[in-house]
Amino acid sequence: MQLDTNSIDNHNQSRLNAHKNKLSYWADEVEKAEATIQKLIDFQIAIPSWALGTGGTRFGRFAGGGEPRNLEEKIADVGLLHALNRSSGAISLHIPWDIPTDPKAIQELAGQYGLAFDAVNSNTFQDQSDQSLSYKFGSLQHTDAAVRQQAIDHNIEVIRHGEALGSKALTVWLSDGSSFPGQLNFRKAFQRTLDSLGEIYAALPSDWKMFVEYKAFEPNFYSMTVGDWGSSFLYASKLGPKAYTLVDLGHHLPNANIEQIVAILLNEGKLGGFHFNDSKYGDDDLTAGSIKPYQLFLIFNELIEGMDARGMNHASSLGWMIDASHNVKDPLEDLLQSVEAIQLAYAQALLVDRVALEEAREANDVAQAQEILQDAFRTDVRPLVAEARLRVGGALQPLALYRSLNMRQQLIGERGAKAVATGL
Ligand code: LRH
Ligand code: MN
Ligand code: MN
Repeated sequence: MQLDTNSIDNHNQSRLNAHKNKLSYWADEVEKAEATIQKLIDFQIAIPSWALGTGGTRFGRFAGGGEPRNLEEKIADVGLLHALNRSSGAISLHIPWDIPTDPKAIQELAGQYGLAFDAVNSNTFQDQSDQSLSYKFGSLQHTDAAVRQQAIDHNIEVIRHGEALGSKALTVWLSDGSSFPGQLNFRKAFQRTLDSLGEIYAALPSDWKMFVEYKAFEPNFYSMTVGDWGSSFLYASKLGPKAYTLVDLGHHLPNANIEQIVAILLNEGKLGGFHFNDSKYGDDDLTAGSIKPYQLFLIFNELIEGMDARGMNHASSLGWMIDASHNVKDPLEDLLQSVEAIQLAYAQALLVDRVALEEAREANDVAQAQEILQDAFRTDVRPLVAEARLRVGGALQPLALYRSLNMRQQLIGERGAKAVATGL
């Protein structure tokens, strides 16, 4: 389904006056506003191909209808999001859930929507029907070399799929670990995983990155072989300069200081990118910024400080990806909300008075340092984010337009009420 530009123009026209009023607040700080708007325009967030259908829990799944039935329809959905917000210009594929059987045609289709392909994700946490050996006891860590080889071959195949589409990174997330004390020799599991990752690393094209995603728990609940940023950092350091750590916000033990983890990884040149989402308890995969927006802001605060110190381009040096799913919301509405929340956190963090903050820190003026951060966090930057969209042809209020055009009903009309997407 294509969104015609008239719908966007009409929507924007009817809201233009109210928008300009809100924007006039920035009249005294035009320079700051302009710099922020430009950075927002450049900032693109990749949509996961596995989050376009209604997510479920292990207790059930309540499909919402009109879900994309194949990769082509998933690309169309991301194209729709991008047409609405002009900030979702990339898609991240999970293989084998979304195999591009005709990569040329898929690339062409994505190009029509202005979409690029971000990191490709491998899957050695499930057994596929055509697979000869089981991952029940792990993949890259497995005691049986043949299972390890099967998982290595799969990852290399995923790289090849990505190459055909113009991806530049492979994300490896492993469910490997153990469920009970005594089950696993930790040292052997680490070494086998490192050796297996080394074989995958050797198959990376020269301009590719490998993202090693860590997770503290689930599906293994006693130990995870890539369980925290420390172990991911170790793997990435031992593998070489093309390997980085990927931070999924939901993959920490409760109350972990993620912004500090981000600062240290960035300083070591080993931060690869993000899977944005939010959580109250564990890997809840909720809408970004829906539970802890201040944490999201603090993460961006560290990102901007660290990236600027290292001369890194905000838009292109790291992988900015969402990894969320929801079982009670329309996935497209959920994703629009996530993108907006990420942009808001980014814009607020751009407003932090860094000179004053450093001064306060050097003087151990704790209250002042907090004031500076919270002043930026409490600033309403929604008009700046809307203005950024407006300037590049997006909608002032993407979610409102999506609703007023009855997009979900249209998708149900096209695809059927029982259309269910592949994924988790
Ligand atoms: C694991 C994870 C990982 C997978 C995705 C489906 O919890 O975050 O990124 O690839 O979920
Ligand atoms: Mn993830
Ligand atoms: Mn996860």
